[in-house]
Amino acid sequence: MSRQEEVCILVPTYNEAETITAVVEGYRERGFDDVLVMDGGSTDNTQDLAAAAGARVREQRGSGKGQAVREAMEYIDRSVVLMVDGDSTYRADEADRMLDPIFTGRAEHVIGNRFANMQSGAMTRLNQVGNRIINRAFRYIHGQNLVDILSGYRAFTRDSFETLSLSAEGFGIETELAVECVSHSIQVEVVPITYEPRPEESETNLRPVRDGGNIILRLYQMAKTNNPLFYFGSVGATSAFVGVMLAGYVVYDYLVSGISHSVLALAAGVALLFGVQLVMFGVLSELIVASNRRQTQQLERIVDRLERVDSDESDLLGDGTGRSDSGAENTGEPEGVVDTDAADRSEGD
Ligand SMILES: Nc1nc2c(ncn2[C@@H]2O[C@H](COP(=O)(O)OP(=O)(O)OP(=O)(O)O)[C@@H](O)[C@H]2O)c(=O)[nH]1
Ligand SMILES: [Mg+2]
Repeated sequence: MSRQEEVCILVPTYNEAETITAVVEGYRERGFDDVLVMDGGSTDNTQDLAAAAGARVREQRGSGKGQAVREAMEYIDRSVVLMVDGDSTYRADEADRMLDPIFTGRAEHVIGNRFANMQSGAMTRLNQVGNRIINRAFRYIHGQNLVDILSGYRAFTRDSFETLSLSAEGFGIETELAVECVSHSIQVEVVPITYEPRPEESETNLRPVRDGGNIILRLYQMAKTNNPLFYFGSVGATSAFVGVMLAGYVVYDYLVSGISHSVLALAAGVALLFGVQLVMFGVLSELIVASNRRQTQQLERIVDRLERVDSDESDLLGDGTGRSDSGAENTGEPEGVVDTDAADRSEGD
């Protein structure tokens, strides 16, 4: 089976009539026969153009890119998904580069790093600054440097996607993918890609300030399970800091001017106690999360081992019993990964 036959190209779209034909054709010409356009109810003729170019077109029930990506999984039966925007800002000739880490077994989720080769005009200054802040915040809160977490060019295995708990409706989906990959210890690889400007006639769906704010809020909310010490500790430390400042002022005014502020002193005490308790709560939550993570990893290792035993048994019983029909779904994928890997490495490099 060729690599292309194992991949579904997923294109979420909303009013991308200017570019969708080129995007779909770009992948079809490279042998990707399954292109799924998941449309958010475009009011231009995106859907007709996509179908004419050879894509399967489905209209999402809910709204937003995130919702579209989650719904799309109902229509995908291939083992690998290459997700790309419909605005022609990513290049079809870099698909192999995105897919290599998956087919060589190095990663289950791949992020295309747009900053590696950003063409002029591809991203506004405001968006560049926003992206940088968000990537730093991600690295700080979630402890892994994924370089460009908001990139829309992603490759992932369907299996790894199904282990993630995703709920973002709109542009928070990329953030959620990154956070969930970290919390489920999914192997992620970042590969350099080119980021092209949107063609002039095509319009962005992104509202930088509102969407950027939502993404940062989402990053913080998701720290609750990934980094509870930060989640509770940041609020606790702020409250304790306010308490200390207030207490300092109360003491200073009493010593210097002889004025006592009983209400302020009470507020300082409450803020300090609240802050310290929250920090303690953060430390305890961190311990619980760490132990939970360890148990989950152990369970995953056990499941892996059981699957391997299962597949070995099928191999022993299989030849000549028609196992390949029924067993292929469960056991075919890893074998395919290894085979394609060997073939591609000799071609690609
Ligand atoms: N299905 C679906 N797709 C959407 C929706 N909103 C945006 N998209 C698509 O998601 C992809 C990314 O959206 P863009 O507007 O390009 O966002 P962006 O890449 O962050 O912003 P730009 O820098 O302006 O390109 C595009 O293919 C959009 O058409 C939606 O509500 N539903
Ligand atoms: Mg775009």
